[in-house]
Amino acid sequence: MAISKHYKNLFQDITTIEYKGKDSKDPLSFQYYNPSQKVGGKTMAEQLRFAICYWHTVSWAGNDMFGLEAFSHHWLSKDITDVYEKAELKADYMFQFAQLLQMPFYTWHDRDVIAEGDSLQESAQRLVKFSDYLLKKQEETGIKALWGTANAFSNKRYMAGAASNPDPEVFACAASQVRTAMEVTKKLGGQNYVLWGGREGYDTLLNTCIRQEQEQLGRFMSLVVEHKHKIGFQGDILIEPKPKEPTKHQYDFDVATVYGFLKKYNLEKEIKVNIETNHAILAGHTMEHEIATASALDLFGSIDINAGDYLLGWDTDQFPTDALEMTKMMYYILKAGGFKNGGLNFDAKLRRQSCDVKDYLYAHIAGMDAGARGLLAAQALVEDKTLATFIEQRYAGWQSSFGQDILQGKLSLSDIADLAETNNINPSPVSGRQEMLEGIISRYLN
Ligand code: XLS
Ligand code: NI
Ligand code: NI
Repeated sequence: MAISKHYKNLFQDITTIEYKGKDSKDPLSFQYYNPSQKVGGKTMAEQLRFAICYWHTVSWAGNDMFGLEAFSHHWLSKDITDVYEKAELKADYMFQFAQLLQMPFYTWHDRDVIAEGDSLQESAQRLVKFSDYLLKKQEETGIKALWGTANAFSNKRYMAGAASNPDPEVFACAASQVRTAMEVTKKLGGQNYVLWGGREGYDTLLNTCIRQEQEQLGRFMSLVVEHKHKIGFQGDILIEPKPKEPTKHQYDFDVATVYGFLKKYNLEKEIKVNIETNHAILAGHTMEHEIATASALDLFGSIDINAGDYLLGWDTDQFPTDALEMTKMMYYILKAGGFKNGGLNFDAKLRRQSCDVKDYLYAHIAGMDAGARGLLAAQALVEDKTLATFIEQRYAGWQSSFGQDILQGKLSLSDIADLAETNNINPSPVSGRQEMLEGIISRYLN
């Protein structure tokens, strides 16, 4: 078995988190997430495709902008100095968390998996070499890689962006990281490759040429797509929109902005989106707006699930525990046909005061239960066609020959205007029934 010599079991008294039903009082059990339960023709596990993330779970030590490291978990131990030993220990706990939580997938950045070396080449070699260990862990546990990505924002060389940097040599550094991360994702059977342009934007317009930077980003994405085909990676390439933070303005602002960008560079058939709840909120949207927009534009890929704080203007990455929010989100995911390669990745971190290892379990259990509860309600909404029927009736006029003639371009603006005037059209207002519909959704929560 692949196990680090530094490993010790921190979960002596805890075994796999099991489904115990709605009335369970055991906080280390699921009330709703029952992986093998069938919902809409698939199991819950297949519908939700939960993933645990490396960066918040085993890489983050509880520091924030004002406070130092608050966590002293064994895997963060500074006594272990060998990079490979450190990486093995982190991986052991990462996989143990996933196993305890019955989580089928995990996600990673290159720099989460193993520390960066002194040169680009050394960093790349480390990741490639260490991925054998991840592969062994995957084979032993059955846990799979939902996606991999490159961290092209932490190193100071990226302070003015990666692909959008004024210096083409920085672009080249990002190319090195992305090439390796893509190839390792393929080796690990990853189902998607994600690009989050953390610093692809600007801090001040005064030193920035937007046209130039967009051209660079367009080129970078085209190169990524070319490389995907060259190495025969079968998964999806996903861009993760975010409007700001750490930059003042990020080019991948929201789903609609990403669509415009992809169209301009003829990439809309090649790249989809990984949508994050907290990013949607920062962009002034709801999560369901972003999912429904992606679905309408045929861009829906995967989800980074978390919750933001409506009073704070940054990415607080909290665990999502609001089942009503989850219901709306799951409804639009189901309407989009459900996940293909994507899934629900917990891009969520504990609060700094949650400093016990058990807190990782409580947090994910709460999030997974909210997701499962949302899925159950959303599936019932889909099956009852409550919203669908209402919407169908609301737009029924467009199915008439008049509506169809307009849409099919058979009438000019003057033709339509003349028809309206000669027939003295005066349509009466129709209720949008917002409050009734909002009430109906809550009734589906059990
Ligand atoms: C940061 C992003 C990041 C991506 C992966 O806000 O959410 O965590 O998901 O680079
Ligand atoms: Ni994210
Ligand atoms: Ni985020």
